[in-house]
Amino acid sequence: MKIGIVCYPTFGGSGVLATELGKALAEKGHMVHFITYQLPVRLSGFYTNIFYHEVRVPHYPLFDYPPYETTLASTMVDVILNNDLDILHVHYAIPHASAAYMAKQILKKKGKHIPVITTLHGTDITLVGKDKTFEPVVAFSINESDAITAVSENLRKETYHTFHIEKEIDVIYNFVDIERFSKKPLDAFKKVLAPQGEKIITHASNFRKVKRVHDVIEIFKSIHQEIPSKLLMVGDGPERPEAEEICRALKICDDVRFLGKQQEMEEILAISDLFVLPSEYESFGLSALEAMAAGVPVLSSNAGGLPEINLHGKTGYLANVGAVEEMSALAIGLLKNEQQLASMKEEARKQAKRFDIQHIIPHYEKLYERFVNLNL
Ligand code: GMT
Repeated sequence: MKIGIVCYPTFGGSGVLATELGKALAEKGHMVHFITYQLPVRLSGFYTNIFYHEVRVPHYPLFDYPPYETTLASTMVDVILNNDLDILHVHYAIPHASAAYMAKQILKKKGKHIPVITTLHGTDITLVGKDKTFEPVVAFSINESDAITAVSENLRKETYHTFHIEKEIDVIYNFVDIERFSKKPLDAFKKVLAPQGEKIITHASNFRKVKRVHDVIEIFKSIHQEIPSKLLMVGDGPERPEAEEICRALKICDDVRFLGKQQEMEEILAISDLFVLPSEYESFGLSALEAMAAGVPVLSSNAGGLPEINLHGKTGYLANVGAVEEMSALAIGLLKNEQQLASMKEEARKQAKRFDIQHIIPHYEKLYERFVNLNL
């Protein structure tokens, strides 16, 4: 199949997922065309079956707001026609689903039918999408997609609850490449970050408010009081200055490392003992799944789709959003009990295997085939 993929090319989960999906489809022999404003972060290197088309927004003095959606729709039309694509798969509703609708209408006039699949990732529904300034367009363009998928059962329910959706939403869970995350810990790396063999606690996110990074630091402060430990903060975003400020106020700066955006997450996870994700909401929590794939138990909130991935008392722990004391106590109990820690590591990996890329990709292929065959 010739598949167009539209996504955000950044470190966010939706972009990572879309890029990994494209790479896996290309490996299976499909021709994959990425249409984005910049090379996706997980797409470095050269792949025989992958093509990259950049969306260029012209700068013109009249535009206070560059019309990205218009240029995106035009690029979609151009790429679909010139490469005779079979299907277009857009990740994240805003503005990808509405641009896809526009492209589809233009192509129809030109005699080309292109089925559009929209995958909802979370914030496009639960935070941004339901804002009145977006809602009518988001609801319309989701409904106009030929198929809609959500990355968890929770997101599926949230979408029905938030919008008037007339179509069936299929749940296709996010996935992880287990092999990639099966790295042996690099002793030298561990020595640099935890020279005295301290326990390593890790958090990774885009440091937005929804991630509650202040909770991560408070939880770590409690752990640190009882157990020699280091905190690795991976990623970057608007809450980082405040997070650093809290570390200074709590006088734990020497044991907290802000590593910024990192490509080699598997190396960091390989040396981690616990992954902390206390988010206000997560439709899925791809970073938690990646941690589990590396055999790292997860301490998370029970918000959104997290309980579908992290199993309380088995692969890690879940607690209510903001229950910092409870989360701290659970973490301390676990880190003090080597036997339980080892068993949770094992269970985390086992659970992650259920979401292995090899199991999930065929679901997308089957979905595409439903529409591409119709088209023949
Ligand atoms: O979490 C973010 O801020 C990034 C966001 C995105 O759109 O990239 O992540 C969402 O999609 C990921 C991939 O499906 C999910 O794993 C995240 O849980 C989801 N984030 C939220 O729902 C807050």
